[in-house]
Amino acid sequence: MKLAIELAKKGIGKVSPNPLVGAVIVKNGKVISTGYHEKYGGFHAERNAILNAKEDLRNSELYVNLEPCSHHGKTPPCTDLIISSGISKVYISILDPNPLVNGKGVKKLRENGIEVHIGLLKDEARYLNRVFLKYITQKIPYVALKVAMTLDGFITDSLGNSKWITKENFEISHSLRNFFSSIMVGANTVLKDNPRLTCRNGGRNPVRVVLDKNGITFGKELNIYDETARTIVFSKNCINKMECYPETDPESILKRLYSLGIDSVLIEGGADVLSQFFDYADEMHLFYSTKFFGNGLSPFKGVKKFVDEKRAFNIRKVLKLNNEIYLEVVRNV
Ligand code: AOF
Ligand code: ZN
Repeated sequence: MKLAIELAKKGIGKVSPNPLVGAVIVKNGKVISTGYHEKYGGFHAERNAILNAKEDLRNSELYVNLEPCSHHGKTPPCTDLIISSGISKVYISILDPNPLVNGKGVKKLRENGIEVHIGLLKDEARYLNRVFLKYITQKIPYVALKVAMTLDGFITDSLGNSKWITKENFEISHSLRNFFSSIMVGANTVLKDNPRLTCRNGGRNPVRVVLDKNGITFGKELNIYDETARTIVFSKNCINKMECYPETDPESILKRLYSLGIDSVLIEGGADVLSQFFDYADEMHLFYSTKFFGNGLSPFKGVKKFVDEKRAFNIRKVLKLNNEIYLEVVRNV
């Protein structure tokens, strides 16, 4: 199952809004075939593993990190292929919460005499597919925030200067841009930094989302309006020539993104946007330098209520990057 999860990760940036799924077939204690969901609309992991197999699959075991599907989607049901292949045991990490599947896959396999075990590496599997699990059940994108700040938690000093708070960690930052399907910033950040918001470590570009209520970026030569990636603007003053929607509050913005098939959003700032979306955050990527400002702008300046025991964050990862700290915190996973 560890191998299945590793294989599933190869689909990062390629399968959304579908889940990341890997499959491994074992016979007589040996791995005889593997497969993964390679791209959106493509074959599912199980189908690829079964098609890749060169041996007779009777009495073999299948390991897959998500319940095999039992519905006709863009591809026929994986359960049918598993049943006809002769595989006799299936190990699944987690059920597929997609209402079209959700237990029906397991039921179908069992009805056909296949032994099914559920729960192997379930925590890892749930974390891997945290975006899909939220998107499919809550009909709203998964929200991640990214902030670089001083050790005392400021993103600018008291004069508004923000240069060189942390050395941007290229690998982590750009892997995040490949992992999440969209990236959001506010109009002030766009004007101040003129960011490209593209993925430049070999992954694909996220959809760029700009919150520009008053249209202050319109008609300007800015990197976010170049041709390298799709850009969606939210504004009260939408103009032609751009993909623009009138929503301005976080809830309606997220709902609109969901309806556009966008399963996740990485929010990079500034403080107004981070504060507005704090309540919706499913995870945060926090970079701390060892600088102190004493005073300045907090990324969450506008948040009114911080303490909600039911929605506390759990620390997922802590890294020392030279003289800086990278912290990943997650909730609800
Ligand atoms: C699996 N293995 O590798 C994937 C699954 O439109 P389709 O046919 O691609 O179906 C998409 C749905 O199928 C998706 O929402 C999820 O419930 C399941 N995806 N299932 O067993 C896979 N990608
Ligand atoms: Zn399937």
